[in-house]
Amino acid sequence: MMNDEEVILVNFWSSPFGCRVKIAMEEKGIPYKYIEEDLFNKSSFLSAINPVHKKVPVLVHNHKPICESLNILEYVDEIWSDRSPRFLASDPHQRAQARFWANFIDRELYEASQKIYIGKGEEQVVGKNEVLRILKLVEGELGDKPFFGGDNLGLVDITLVPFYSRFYTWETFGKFSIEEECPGLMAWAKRCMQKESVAKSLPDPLKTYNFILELNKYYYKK
Ligand SMILES: N[C@@H](CCC(=O)N[C@@H](CS)C(=O)NCC(=O)O)C(=O)O
Repeated sequence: MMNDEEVILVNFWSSPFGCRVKIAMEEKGIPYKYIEEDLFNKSSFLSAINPVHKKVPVLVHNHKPICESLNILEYVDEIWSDRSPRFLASDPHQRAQARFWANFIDRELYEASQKIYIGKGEEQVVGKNEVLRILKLVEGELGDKPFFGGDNLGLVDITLVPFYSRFYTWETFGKFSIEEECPGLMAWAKRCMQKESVAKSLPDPLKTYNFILELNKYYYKK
């Protein structure tokens, strides 16, 4: 990495999407400047670097913004391809499979989980069942491997593991145990937490829970 490179991550502390980028940067050992965005009073900088969605995370590399967390993960892997680990395998079929599962998690899990803590009654139960269906499918894909990426964290691991810090929130609101339902996936999550890159990037589960409680009171108007 050249010394004059400028790498900035614009994020909000509780974002599971931004957490993916933090893990990726830590895994590859890329220094970067962190800017915390106030999502309740968005900056003009955010509008300038992500004019379409005005969402975090955004990675700004040498003044050029890259939006959408999965897109950022692939960019980081490509630009710093000389740094291990590689998040995507060299085999095209393995790469396609990893993209499939990363997209599946990305499209389905966050939305289903929101029903658990924003929804009430029947909707909450639907959310819990959807989350468990998704987690069980993903657990099946993991199989006996230590990580989705094999011996190292790959695209799917980095896409999924930030949600581990939300498990406590989902379980508390939904009154269920992910450990009981998906023991293999829980063992995987704990294995991921042994990695410094993950442990130092994930937000505290209790802080996240309290934040979501506050959002429910004042923002989602529950
Ligand atoms: N698909 C996007 C999702 C990003 C996203 O939803 N970010 C949230 C924070 S967790 C955000 O910026 N929300 C602000 C808003 O919705 O206005 C990604 O993967 O980067």
